[in-house]
Order: sequence, then structure tokens, then C-alpha cells
Amino acid sequence: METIFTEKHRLRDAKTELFGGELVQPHERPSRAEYVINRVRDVALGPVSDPQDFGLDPILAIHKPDFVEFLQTAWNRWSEAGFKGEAMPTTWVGRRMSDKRPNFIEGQIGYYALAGETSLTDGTWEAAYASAQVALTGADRINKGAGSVFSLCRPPGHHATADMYGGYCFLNNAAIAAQYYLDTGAKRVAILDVDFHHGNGTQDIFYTRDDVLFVSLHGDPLETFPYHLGHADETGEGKGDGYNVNYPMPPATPFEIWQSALSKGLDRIADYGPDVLIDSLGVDTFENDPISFFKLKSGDFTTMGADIARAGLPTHFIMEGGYDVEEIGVNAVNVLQGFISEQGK
Ligand code: SS9
Ligand code: ZN
Repeated sequence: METIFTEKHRLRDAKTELFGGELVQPHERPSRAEYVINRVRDVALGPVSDPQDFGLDPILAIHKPDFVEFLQTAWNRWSEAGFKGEAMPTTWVGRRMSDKRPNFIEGQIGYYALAGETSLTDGTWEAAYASAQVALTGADRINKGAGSVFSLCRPPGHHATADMYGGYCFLNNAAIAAQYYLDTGAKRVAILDVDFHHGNGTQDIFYTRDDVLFVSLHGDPLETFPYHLGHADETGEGKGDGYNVNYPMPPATPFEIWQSALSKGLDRIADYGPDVLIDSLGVDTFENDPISFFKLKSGDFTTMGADIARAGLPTHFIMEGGYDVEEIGVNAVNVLQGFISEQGK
């Protein structure tokens, strides 16, 4: 399997994450991608290629222009305002408040942030842009006939909506790829989000549409981030009714339970009959993940990959979360190796 990757991810290197009332070293940091790419190389998974540049248009097919302009300019406007630390929100659009966009950068950050842990820094836009190109280049490979591809995206994307960032995400790489498939001939795209956290951004972007089926397995939002979306009764709206499927699960969920939800999700995807399957691949379901509460073991990720391969679809793996520990490389690549060996059968 080919991996698409760029060192430009290093441009996203925040010093602070607001966590438990302290500013700590971000969980979403450059070493994450290094663990994964090192493992890809160690097991000789396949070629590693740089992304091509598809420009801004496929990003603007998902994200609002004012939001993109905000991401491009936020750091400079924040530092020019004289603030000394990294840019983070201190205000939100609370219930029954106005959705008029403020002029001053401090207010704009509150307007565009969906969570407060993710500091904006110099280089963040450049890294997020490059990460979206890694996803788009993977889509181009599938379009050219590849049976599978791994877009080693960093920063991740599934929490970002059309006009909000947060949860370590700025541009929704999986949504950008899905729209690109539709714009280049696909009729239906399925997104299977196996990250520990609910993919609120991806759900929101496609919630009223039937050309993208979104299936997510995640920690119950009553117990964990993103807290305010991801419930089982969110099934889509309008034309999208029936095309959004959530499997929230409680603390300490082991692989056997998780796998039975995966099996239901894959059945729904088979019924849908998509042209391509995007897998939002987060490995923060791991038992030792520092911010999550599922109990998957390293070997379970191999089984997961084999289960996904049995769907028999062209499959585009897009990296999402998975934190702190070196095993994220092993676990992510186990999914890909499990996929490949099942496909070869
Ligand atoms: C942990 C708070 C973490 C952000 C999580 C984002 C995960 C992205 N108590 N909040 S995959
Ligand atoms: Zn996550």
C-alpha cells in the first residue's frame, strides 16, 4: 500500500494545549506522525510519496471562504494585536447570543472555535493546507485505480466543520477527499470513522446529504469529547435522513463489543453500495491512549483492518487521532497490514 506523507506537518508545532486548567504540551504533536511514518518504513509497507498540490478549490468545496481566510490570517492578526501567547478562544457564541462575526481577532477566534484546547500558531495554516493535499493526493491515487492508499495526514481533520476548528483539527481532510471523489465522478462515498472521538465535523458537513454516508464508532459523547454531538439518534436530516449512523460506546469498551458495532456499520455500508470507502483512521481507541477510554490492544487493529477489507471496496485510509505513545505507529500500520493480508486472500 502506498503512503502519502509530507514533512510539512512539522509546521504545526504548538507549544500549548489548554488541558485540565493548565497549558500543557499538546497531545497532537509532530512526534505522532514520526512514529507512524517510521513504522511504515520499518515494515516496508510500500512506497512513500509526497503530495501534489491541488490548490485551494477542493478545500473551498467544503469550507466557507471567510473561515479559510480566518485560518490563513489568524496568527498574524493575533500577534500584531500584541498578544504574547498562542492564540486561543476565551469567548464563545453561547445560547441565544448573536452570530454576527466580530471584527477584532479575539472575538473572531471565539466565533470560529468549537473547542478551546487547540492553540493557533505560526505555521498552522501551512500544515493544515499540506495535510489536506495529502488527503487529495490519496484520492487521486484511488481515482487512478489503486485498491487502497494511506494518507498520513497531520494535523487531523474530523472535528473541523465547514466553518469551525477545534479538537486539534482545522481542515476536514476526509470531507475534502469525499467531495473530491464526488466531483471527479463518484456517485456515492461512505466514510467510516473509527477514531475514538465522534467525527462531529464530518457528520455536520454531510448531515443533509445522501451522496455521503457517514458511519462513526466512538466514545459516548455524554462522557467524552466532543460532548455535544455523536448520539445514536442523530440519523441525518432531509435528503440525508438515514445516511448518518452513530455507534456511541461507554467507558472501558473492549474490542469484542467494538467489533460488533463495526460489523453493523460495515453491513450498512454494503447496503449503501458506495464507489469508495474512506476510513477516518484514528488509533486513540488503544488501551493506553492518554485521553481516551476504549480497551483495544495492538493485535485488535490487525483484525480491524481485515474486517474493513472484507467490504471489498477501494479504501482510502486517512489518519486522524491517536496520542502520545510509540504504539500509535504499530497500531495504525497494523490496520493497514491486516487490510492488505485479507485483500490478498
Ligand atoms: C481530553 C480533552 C481532549 C480534544 C480531543 C481531540 C481528539 C482529536 N480530556 N480534547 S482525534
Ligand atoms: Zn480522536
